[in-house]
Amino acid sequence: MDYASYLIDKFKNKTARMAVLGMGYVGLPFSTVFASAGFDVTGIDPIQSKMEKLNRGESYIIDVTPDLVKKLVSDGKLRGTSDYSVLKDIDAVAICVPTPLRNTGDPDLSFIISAAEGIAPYVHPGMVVVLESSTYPGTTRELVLPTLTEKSGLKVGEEIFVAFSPERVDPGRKDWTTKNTPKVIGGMTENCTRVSAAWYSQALDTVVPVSSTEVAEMAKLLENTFRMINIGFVNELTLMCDRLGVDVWEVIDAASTKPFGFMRFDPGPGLGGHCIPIDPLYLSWKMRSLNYTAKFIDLASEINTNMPRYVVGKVQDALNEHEKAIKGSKVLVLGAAYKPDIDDLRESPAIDVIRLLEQKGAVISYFDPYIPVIKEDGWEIKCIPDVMTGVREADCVVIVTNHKCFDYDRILKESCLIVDTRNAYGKMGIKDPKVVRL
Ligand code: SAJ
Repeated sequence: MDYASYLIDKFKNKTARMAVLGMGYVGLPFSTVFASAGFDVTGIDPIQSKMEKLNRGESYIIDVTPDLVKKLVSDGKLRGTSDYSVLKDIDAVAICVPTPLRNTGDPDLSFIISAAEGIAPYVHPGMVVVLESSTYPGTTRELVLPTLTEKSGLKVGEEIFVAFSPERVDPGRKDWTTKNTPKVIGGMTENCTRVSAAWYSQALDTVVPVSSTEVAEMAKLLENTFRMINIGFVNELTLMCDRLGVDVWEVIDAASTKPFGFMRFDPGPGLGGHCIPIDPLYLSWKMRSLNYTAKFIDLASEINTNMPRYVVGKVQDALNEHEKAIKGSKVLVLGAAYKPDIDDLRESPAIDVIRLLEQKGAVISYFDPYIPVIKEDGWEIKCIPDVMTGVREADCVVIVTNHKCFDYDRILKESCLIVDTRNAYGKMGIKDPKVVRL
């Protein structure tokens, strides 16, 4: 039987039944886009409470509206489960599981492995599996494919079709979404690319086929390593300008007037998120296994990781100018999420800034309307109830994440010293002697 044509026909007439493994910030938006396009979608996630929320028509991801989830669930187009056996009736599976780092800094591939192992007992002729999780070049070929075909004996490119397509979700972004962001996709064989591209093209505006899973895996790492290295460079520029006594923000504003050949990045308190600080380390790890040192990645990672310490140094100097020691001073950290206007704390540099300040004896507190509590390795700190009380009582306010919802005018008026790591006031055209910038 020509399973490739069989599947392509099912995608074109939307009778294919699909599943999404891993229903987080990638999987849930992905599911709703395909269900809205007319597909029957089953979300699979080991966290039952999330699946129960989904089945009640609730959204737990900031980028997906509850109304959309409610409509798709009530129309019977979308449902959630923690039971992998539903896969026996599924034609197409997208794997959208996390790819974090272990404490050692090495890739944690356990989620990809358990996803592939969860699918393996249910693979059948006429099935396509696409890995979406950011990972090192070779993962699909070396880890996912063998797990799916070893026991089943299915022939890749003839009976089962396997591809890689990097997710490009930018949490909180409204202009570029899962539906309209161009989607790169590369298969194990030409047929795998053709079948998986046919599937994705039914729901996504632009699908970009490439010749292999490695090209698709590496394209994603180029995208995110490009950002990580350039952020690392502009952070190093900040250290250089500090020693030169030059205002780095003015330098960047001036360079940004160049209409070509330059792309602006801003210094900050460090690199947070689920992708930018992590994906490049998957590449450097893979290259070490091939006896190659990815120098740019290692250097940028070192600089970015050190930025929280640099911020604490700035706070120490600023308090010193006010004849106050950091020890015993009340310091309020404003904003804990890893970037503005979202509720995601992953890899947030705010955690390092808070813990370093605490270690230096500061009486530390934080306020972030999106983050009620911060917990890490048994350590915990709760968000203070009222931001302006915190501001008034603080010897120093540190803006780590410049959420739009903050009342910057009042904070400026009622504080005595501000360390602004995001140039929030500079971007509003406000210069004030009590505001210290990176
Ligand atoms: N950051 C800086 N300076 C900058 C830009 C960012 O310090 O000039 C910091 C941010 O504060 C944040 C971290 O870097 O802590 C990551 O920022 P980000 O804007 O890359 O945010 P992410 O990781 O949520 O989103 C990224 C996507 N971002 C953009 O394209 C703007 C993109 O790299 C990927 O689509 C996505 O993650 C992903 O999934 O890879």
